[in-house]
Amino acid sequence: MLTKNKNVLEWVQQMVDLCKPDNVVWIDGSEEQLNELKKIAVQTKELIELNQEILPGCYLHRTKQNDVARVEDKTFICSRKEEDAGPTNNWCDPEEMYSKLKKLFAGVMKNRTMYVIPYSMGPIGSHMSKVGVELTDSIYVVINMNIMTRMGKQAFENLKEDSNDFVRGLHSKANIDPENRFIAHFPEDNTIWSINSAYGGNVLLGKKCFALRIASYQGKNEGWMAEHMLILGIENPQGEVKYVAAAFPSACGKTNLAMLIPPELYKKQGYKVWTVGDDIAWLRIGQDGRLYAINPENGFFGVAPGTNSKSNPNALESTKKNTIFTNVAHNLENNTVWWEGLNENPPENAIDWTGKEWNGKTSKEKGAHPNSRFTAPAKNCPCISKEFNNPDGVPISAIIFGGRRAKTTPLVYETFNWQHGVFVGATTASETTAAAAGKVGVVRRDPMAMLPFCGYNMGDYFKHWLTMGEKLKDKAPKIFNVNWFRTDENGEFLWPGYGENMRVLMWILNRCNGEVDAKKTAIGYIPKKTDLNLEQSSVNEHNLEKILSIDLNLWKQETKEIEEFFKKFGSKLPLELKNELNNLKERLEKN
Ligand code: GTP
Ligand code: SPV
Ligand code: MN
Repeated sequence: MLTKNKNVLEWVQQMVDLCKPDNVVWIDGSEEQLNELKKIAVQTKELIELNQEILPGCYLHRTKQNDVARVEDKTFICSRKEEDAGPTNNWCDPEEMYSKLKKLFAGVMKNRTMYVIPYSMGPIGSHMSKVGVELTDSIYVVINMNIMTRMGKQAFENLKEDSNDFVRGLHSKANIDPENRFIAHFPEDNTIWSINSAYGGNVLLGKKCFALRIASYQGKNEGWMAEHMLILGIENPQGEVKYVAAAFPSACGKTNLAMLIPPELYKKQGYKVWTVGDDIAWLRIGQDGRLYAINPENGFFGVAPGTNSKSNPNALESTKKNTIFTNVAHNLENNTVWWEGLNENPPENAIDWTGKEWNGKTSKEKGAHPNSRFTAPAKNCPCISKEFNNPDGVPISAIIFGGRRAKTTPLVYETFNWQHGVFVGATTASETTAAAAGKVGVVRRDPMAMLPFCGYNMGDYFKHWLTMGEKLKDKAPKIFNVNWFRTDENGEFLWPGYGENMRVLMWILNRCNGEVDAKKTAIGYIPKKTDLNLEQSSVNEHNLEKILSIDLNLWKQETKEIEEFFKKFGSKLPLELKNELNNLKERLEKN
């Protein structure tokens, strides 16, 4: 036992009584304990040890084929009142859910060990951090939580002896039965119960379950924000660093933008990009009235396919040691890993993500699952920010929303003010990806990229955003929207993306510093063609015009869809957003 906190001890005992494990092991975070667990996992084939010369400390894990992504239809917000979960979440009465899940958890850990994982979301000792405890029967979860969070004894340093401010996470892989898979959140009890999955976002309970769903609810009550945002710093040649936070839906480019390598043109001048976070930001108003962000995580759970030495060398470098690979191909030629888009040279002698023999040169099937991932320690990242562990976070100059839109949304635009920015965030739409089970490529509204992650009524969430803006007043970050995914008539991307996105970031910073003018349009300010630096880029003026263009008819159609979407929220929709929609309609008519 690593703590004297009575609330922790009592709750762990209750869960032990329910799950009836043969053993209970408290995870202190020591090297010896973790090594011992890895040894067991290798023996039971839960982990495959990779080539320790090429990939020291690295392992491969394969999940069941029915368990490869988040399951939104099995994810529940169990607030006492249905209205508090809102129209975008699955709701279940907490008593009903507890009683249903108690039957599934009863005795589920017989012949198994329960691991008690204390962890901190956010740096140890930071006033912005929070403590969680996850109980699990999966060593894969322990090893991943060690990478993704500050795990072990140290986490309890952030929890006073009598405090009840910790999130109670209970997880069992049970039989990985998809019919009885549930990811249930009880925001009013600081509690998460997850059963019958062993995959990423469903089971690493510190991540989406705590750091977004529970934390967004806590943030609303406590006056701060938990967002699905990357955080990056841009250092200018004078050594000054400005920070931006960006919210894109799952598998829409956060990790890539967070680790961006500037084009030669900027590198030569001395510009640098630093990663603070790639998925989640916790934001609070600091003593100087500005908005500050920490990354509550300690590692990256990144999409593997498409990651290579050109697209994201920093991510690739981060995976070279102490990394867990999930559902990628196993290259038997040298006992390493491979995924689509790693290089042009797939192994002939390999095992695919499903565990079958696979020849990358001849097989039509994919070697890695489209949502295969790497879990890599943040400290491995060559461009990790010096401020990564800063307990006060970093000041945010700009907030960026974005998504995958083949048409409609231009490459970049600036909103008129915070309230208009909240409207733009609230109405962002994006094509679905493999990060969640279900159809891929369907356009859906995904407000602030939080649709699957908001732990309470999204109408109240919009209101909370507006309230934060009122508190920030003239110190509020400027709000922008970007779209790297606009296509031409042939479905080809019009914008090269990745490192080239720096050009857009530079325009955004220039706007924040009041250094460039812009063109006022019905939807917001867009760059004047000459203000987006395209020196040494592959984009010609014709394409630039296309990606910055605004099709008024498409936008009028868009306002109709937004109107439909807003209806969902009934009286919970803030009046300010209704007004913003009317203003947009008027501007579109006048144009
Ligand atoms: P989650 O971890 O699911 O939240 O995803 P993410 O938002 O971090 O997305 P990530 O950076 O992993 O990118 C997902 C996919 O989008 C990968 O296949 C990338 O190759 C692709 N992608 C990222 N940035 C760009 C870009 O600028 N342009 C294009 N065309 N594709 C991109
Ligand atoms: C996402 O889906 O947004 C992810 C991966 O970052 S998961 O941890 O599975 O949520
Ligand atoms: Mn994510």
